[in-house]
Amino acid sequence: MRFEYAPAPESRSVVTLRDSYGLFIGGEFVGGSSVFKTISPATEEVLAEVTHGGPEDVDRAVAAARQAYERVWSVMPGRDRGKYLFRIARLIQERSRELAVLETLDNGKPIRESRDVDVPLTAAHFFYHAGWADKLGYAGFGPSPRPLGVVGQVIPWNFPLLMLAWKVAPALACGNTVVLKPAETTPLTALLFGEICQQADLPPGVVNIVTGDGSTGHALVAHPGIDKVAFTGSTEVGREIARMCAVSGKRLTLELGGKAANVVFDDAPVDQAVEGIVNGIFFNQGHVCCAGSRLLVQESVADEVLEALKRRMATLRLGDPLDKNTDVGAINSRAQLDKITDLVAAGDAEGAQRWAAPCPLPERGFWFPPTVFTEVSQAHRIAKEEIFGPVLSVLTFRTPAEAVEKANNTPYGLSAGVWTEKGSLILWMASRLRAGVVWANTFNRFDPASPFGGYKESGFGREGGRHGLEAYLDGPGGGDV
Ligand code: TAP
Repeated sequence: MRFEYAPAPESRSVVTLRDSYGLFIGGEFVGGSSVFKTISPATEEVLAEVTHGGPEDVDRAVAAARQAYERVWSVMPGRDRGKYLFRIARLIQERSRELAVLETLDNGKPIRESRDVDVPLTAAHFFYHAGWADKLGYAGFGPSPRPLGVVGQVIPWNFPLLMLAWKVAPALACGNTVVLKPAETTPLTALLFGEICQQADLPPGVVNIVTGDGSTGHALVAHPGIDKVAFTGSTEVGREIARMCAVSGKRLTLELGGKAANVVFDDAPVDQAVEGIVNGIFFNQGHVCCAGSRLLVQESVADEVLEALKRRMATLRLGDPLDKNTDVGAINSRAQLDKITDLVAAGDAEGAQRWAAPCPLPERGFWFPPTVFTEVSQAHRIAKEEIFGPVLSVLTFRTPAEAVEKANNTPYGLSAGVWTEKGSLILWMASRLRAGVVWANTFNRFDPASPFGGYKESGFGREGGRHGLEAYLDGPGGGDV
């Protein structure tokens, strides 16, 4: 049975968009050398003009962060730093509707996800790290671990506000100050976060936000006044940053790409597993570093699982991201849409069988239907490369050993999922899968207390939990390279 849904649009009026935004430096919004436009990927309308930070702007931001570090933040008792972080967390909760609508406008993700996942997890990260600020001496890094100094942070566009929280909250809790560079296509929630810092009376210069493109990120990473670099993004750019940091002696953490296996055994409850597969690859249009983009299904149940999966995919609602009934929103940019389209064409050319959910695509904006490839071999590009879109590659296996071998046959190692009723099989698999996170009978679950990060080309260092603090402290065991 198919239900008809009436439109249920979230109101845009909770957000007041300015025509243009400056850089957030030293507690103030200031002008810069040039500007660029940020658009809504769902409609291609221009949302606002944003300042492009050049090397001289990065220099100003690093100077403001250094001053705030030396004069205020590093000498402030942890319990007082914690009070600021608690205040920021509460303001995020108070302004959650505004943040969710702005995130959806600028990124294209469904409001259901920004409202129920991105923003609540962002607040949770600030609450969690606020609690650590006065207890760092008990975290296992020595009695009085020291902060590192000024941290340069560069983040991608898939979870703009949440990635900001993963970076800023632990850095501040540990007594560091930050200069953050959001992605070019999604700067707006970071700038609203700047307003929240003002509202929280955070001392000027503790948080600085310099918007721009890759060249701005490069200038930040290269700046001699930075003590540590924290980067989330592609493996390609991560490699370049690792080379730059290696010769400068800067501390570094890298959170990079992934090509996770979601492994379904023949005793798994099919309906539950199908929900997990859908959440694993179609959540956030598949723009998820830990997305379950390779489905490994046991051969004896492959037909049954695929049939149930296609039935479920046919019910996914793609369209206006601000509609509360929407499951699949817009692809974040034309460049990303082109990348997805190219890799899907490579899948066709290499002989895999493509099936797409029958969703009508809106005329304007950037869209791609939820897609599944069968007849995929491990040598196909769609089985090896990160597509970062709503495209699933299906492979089969016969034995647990074959599942492990195929799951680990990737240069990445960020996450994996296992679906079975047998606890012993879950533990057997978890100890053999080379992935930073292994989910059992669930997928894409996040919690600020749980460390997240990768092996191999997925990067190094952990974010979240006690382990995540280590990357921002200079105590014994502190630091990560
Ligand atoms: P990238 O192209 O690597 O961009 C990430 C950030 O780095 C952006 O802010 C980008 O700026 C900036 N940047 C680009 N070139 C730079 C350079 N030479 N020096 C310094 N900064 C530079 O990645 P993306 O396409 O935005 O994001 C998708 C990738 O991120 C995927 O591979 C995904 O798996 C990964 N990711 C990983 C995680 C974790 S936790 N492991 C989480 C989310 C995403 P502009 O965008 O403004 O050009």
